[in-house]
Amino acid sequence: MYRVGIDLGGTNIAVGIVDDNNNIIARATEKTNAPRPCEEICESISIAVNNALKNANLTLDDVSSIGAGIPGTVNPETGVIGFSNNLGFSDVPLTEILEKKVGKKIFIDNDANAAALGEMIAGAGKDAKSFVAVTLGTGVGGGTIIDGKMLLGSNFAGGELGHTVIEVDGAECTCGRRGCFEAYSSATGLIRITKEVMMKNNDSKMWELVGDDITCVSGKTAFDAMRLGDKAGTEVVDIYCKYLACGITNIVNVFQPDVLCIGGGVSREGDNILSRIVPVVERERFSKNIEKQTVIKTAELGNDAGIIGAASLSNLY
Ligand code: BMX
Ligand code: ZN
Repeated sequence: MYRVGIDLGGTNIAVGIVDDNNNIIARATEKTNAPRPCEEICESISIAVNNALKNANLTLDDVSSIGAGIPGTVNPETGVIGFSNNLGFSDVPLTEILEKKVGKKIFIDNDANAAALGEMIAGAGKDAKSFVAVTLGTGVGGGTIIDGKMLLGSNFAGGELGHTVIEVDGAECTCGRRGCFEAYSSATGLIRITKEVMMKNNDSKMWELVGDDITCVSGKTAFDAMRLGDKAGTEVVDIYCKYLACGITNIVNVFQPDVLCIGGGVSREGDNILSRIVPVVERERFSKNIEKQTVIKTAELGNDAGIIGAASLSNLY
């Protein structure tokens, strides 16, 4: 049998048909175009599910379960999204709406929890008993699995690692707080830092890379400039990684997991990130003079982690 995994991101809806070996055999994507009413976003998800099934030459009857990773505070029992800062959802019965559109039972959880489950089943966390996944995307997501159990908190709003403050009175976060890990270490935070440094460096290669149009800055701009030897680009990467290292060290100190994996779009920079954050974590973590330490890795499944984990949510609940 096959399973369907849905990864609802701040920017894209990605759907995959997953086989028994956790391989994605067909896919489809739609734009999230947030903020939009839940009803409309569910319509786009449903279109993507149908297209993915078509691409696999399958129908709903060939599918044993469907799961969706949704950003925000997700109650897997009631199917209600309490608060979704980046999508603009507030108290919406997403499962009910989506099940009507798709025509089958749907299991849901937070998107980063699904990504953590995916990496634990088939990627960077395969041999770990306790495992944390941090996703660097539109936001900073956190999925924490301790001794095989997903950390959900008493009200399913637990494990939001992106909304721990790393700079008091710092940059505004979409959650209403200031200085959140997410405000600095998401791709959105990276873009903000890039623009700030560009404004102070008229001669930076970053300007050429974006065709002199600051609205074209992406999460790659500073890294690309750094590769071209640009000083301001390197400065952005250093500032970004300083905050990232701080957030990661906090997580290591709280959970001391076997493995901490960094996923999401920015993690594609691999060693450019790891080489800057791992030495800081090693210097600053609380677990000194202990042989066993958290292994920090970049994600192995890339953006597929969310799909593969979502497809396995039916086993979790
Ligand atoms: C935000 C929050 C988290 C989510 C994280 C990563 C919303 C919409 N999202 O902190 O629940 O896990 O972003 O989301 O409230 P992504 O869109 O970057 O994948
Ligand atoms: Zn926040």
